[in-house]
Amino acid sequence: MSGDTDRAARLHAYRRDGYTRFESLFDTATVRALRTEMDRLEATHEGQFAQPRSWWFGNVLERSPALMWPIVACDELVSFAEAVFGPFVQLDNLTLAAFPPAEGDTPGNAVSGWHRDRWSHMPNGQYEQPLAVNAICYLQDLDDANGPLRIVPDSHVEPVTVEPGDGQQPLAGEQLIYPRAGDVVFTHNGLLHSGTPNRSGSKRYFMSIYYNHSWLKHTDTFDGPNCRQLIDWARARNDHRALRLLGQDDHLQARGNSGFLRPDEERWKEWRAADTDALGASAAANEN
Ligand SMILES: O=C(O)CCC(=O)C(=O)O
Repeated sequence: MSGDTDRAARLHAYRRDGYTRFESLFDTATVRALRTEMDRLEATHEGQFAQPRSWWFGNVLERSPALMWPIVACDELVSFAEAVFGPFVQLDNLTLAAFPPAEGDTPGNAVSGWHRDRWSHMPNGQYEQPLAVNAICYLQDLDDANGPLRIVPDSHVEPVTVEPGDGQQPLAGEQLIYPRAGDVVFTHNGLLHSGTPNRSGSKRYFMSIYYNHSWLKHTDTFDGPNCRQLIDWARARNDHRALRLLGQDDHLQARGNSGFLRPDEERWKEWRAADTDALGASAAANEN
């Protein structure tokens, strides 16, 4: 199968199921480095979490740019996000989290907490392009002890509701997913999902690379010195994809007010080609 056929089949499955899984996207060394980084952040903030149920660190690109930029800019992820909602892919937030073993009183069938993700809405029975997508990566193999990812297939299309008080109960039709360390589960932000409380003796680590549409605001800040340096580097290369990831969409007005007279995918293809040409022209100019 060619790369294009592969991508089309994946996109078809993603639209139908509300998620797709990329196997072994990040190698063992990268996963190990991410766990070390999570432990470092936790140690640096020791004492700031009174008896934590979980640790969450946002703005991780600014905190550790050398480790994190190749992850945020991962071509496979960004290209797939572009296939889902066009060449408008911005980093909304990059988050590292770890869940210590759950306390003894957690019921055996508990769910961590059902939710749809940021910038979503209650679906209306039709597939709609998401405004954001979540690339979730676990930093160990998931199993029944450390807790699978739970999803409700189709809930990005169907208006499945969860009554107040039921957020930690198993849902009819839920599926349990057991990604391996370094796999990425790439979700539609309308997909109902939850983690499962960690009953292993070790921490349960995860990372979320959350991309949203570049016409929206972003949750992480890109005005720290490390992100500003990345923006300067991207601007010097005329790299519009990298700039958009960092909250700088130079084509915001032209492409956001394009008239919308032809199929989106046709325009997206043209805009992607224009971005590639701009990068190539800048590289050629630098060589001369
Ligand atoms: O803990 C998990 O497995 C799920 C994390 C999650 O719900 C999320 O990233 O939105």
